[in-house]
Amino acid sequence: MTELAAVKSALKTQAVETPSWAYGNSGTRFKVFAQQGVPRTPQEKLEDAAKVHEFTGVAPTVALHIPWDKVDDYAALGRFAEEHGVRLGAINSNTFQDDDYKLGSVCHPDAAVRRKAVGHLLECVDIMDATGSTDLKLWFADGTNYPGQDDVRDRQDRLAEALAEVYERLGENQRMLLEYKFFEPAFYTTDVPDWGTAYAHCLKLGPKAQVVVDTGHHAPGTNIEFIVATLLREGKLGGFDFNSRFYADDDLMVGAADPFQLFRIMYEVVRGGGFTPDVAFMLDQCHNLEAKIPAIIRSVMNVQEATAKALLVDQEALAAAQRGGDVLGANAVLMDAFNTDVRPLLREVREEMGLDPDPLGAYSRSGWGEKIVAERIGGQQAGWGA
Ligand code: AOS
Ligand code: ZN
Ligand code: ZN
Repeated sequence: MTELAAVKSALKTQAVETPSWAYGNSGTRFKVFAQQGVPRTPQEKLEDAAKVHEFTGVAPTVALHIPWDKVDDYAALGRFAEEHGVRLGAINSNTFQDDDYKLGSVCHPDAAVRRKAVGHLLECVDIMDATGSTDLKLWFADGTNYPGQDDVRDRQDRLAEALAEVYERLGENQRMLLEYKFFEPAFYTTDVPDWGTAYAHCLKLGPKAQVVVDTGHHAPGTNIEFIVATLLREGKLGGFDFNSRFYADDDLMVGAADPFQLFRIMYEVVRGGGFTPDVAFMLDQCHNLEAKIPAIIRSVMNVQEATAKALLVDQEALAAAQRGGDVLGANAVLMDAFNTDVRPLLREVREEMGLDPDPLGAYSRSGWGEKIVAERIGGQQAGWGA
């Protein structure tokens, strides 16, 4: 297979998971600007997600969030998804919006609250059994706001105990993906603040525990691609929550703020052999100003463009320049790939997949946006900013 054919083949098999909450109304802590036509039910979120997959061809699964996507019959929801051409993906837990969790959930000083939180996590695994999901995504808002508020070591012990119980519950083909975040909503300590803490817990738990890198969850200037390369090398990169940031966890369209950083991340994924189903490429975004579905289509396209550029890096020439200590030469090899306009290549790939080469134009011409505004009165809030 020629190199270009191999690149095209890889791009055709790429899968980007879209999050159910990105289709609903969401906002910042200051305001939710409600949009017309947004989904009122998990089923309508899946209908919208199906449109993203219909026009991009590479968004076949949809991450659910519990309780935002709670239904009576998850197997039926899975069938509904498949009838619309998509499948249910990761199950995202929520231990950050219940009043009981003010001082934390699995790290809370009160054992009864910790019990309630673990109960929710175990319920999420039950839901995975019903949906056939393989991934349980765990993000804990747990932390403290003041020195002395709680004992940071005790909180790590409580976290480890909770994770171990949930880990034991996981089925054969299930895994837990532990996501870190350097601050917010806690401001003095966060109990899973960085990749090292997440990695240490996952290492202790075992092979079914891996780390999720949310690209908005690092201090400014962090070299995220170094973290990606290291986690991949250790077999502990479970996946990504892709989004963009200018200041903090802004949850903007991935690749919109820093396409070069996204390219460097995808290069380390390709270089480290992470371009496999074992690494979940998920979006985790909130579209406060822009129309939701086109924004998610654009996000998927941004991931495709960064991936295509990463796949075009001449790795042999790069390795030779690196071995020879040719600083400028090595940098030039990487920059040649980054500076390649891959949009014609991606248009070809879409045509070969039987798709319109212009996903955004095709979506706009489909009339779906107008249809849902006309039919869906009273859209649901995603859960954020609720
Ligand atoms: C929160 O900041 C995290 O990014 C979470 O991953 C995400 O927003 C959550 O999974 C949705 O519940
Ligand atoms: Zn996230
Ligand atoms: Zn986040």
